[in-house]
Amino acid sequence: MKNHLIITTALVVGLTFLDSTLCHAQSPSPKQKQFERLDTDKNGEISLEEYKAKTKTPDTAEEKFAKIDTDKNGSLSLEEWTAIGKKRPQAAE
Ligand SMILES: [Ca+2]
Ligand SMILES: [Ca+2]
Repeated sequence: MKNHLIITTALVVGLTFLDSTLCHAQSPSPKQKQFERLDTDKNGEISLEEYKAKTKTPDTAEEKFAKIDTDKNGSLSLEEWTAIGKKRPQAAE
């Protein structure tokens, strides 16, 4: 019975440690948070419709979207989205 308690405690401590490690590693960047906000149906990609719905400049949305969509598959992956900031750093929010 005592052994069981030790194992359980070790497991809980282990999981807590693992959880905090994962949280630390994941700490989402502002770009990633922005991506998640834009991806309203949470399918992991931003469609042109999703982009247009949230952009402040709908007039140039399609043009901008096309520039960001580097593989031209009609949707923006997180990779494509975060690449924007790498080319042209934006001011901190
Ligand atoms: Ca989406
Ligand atoms: Ca794409």
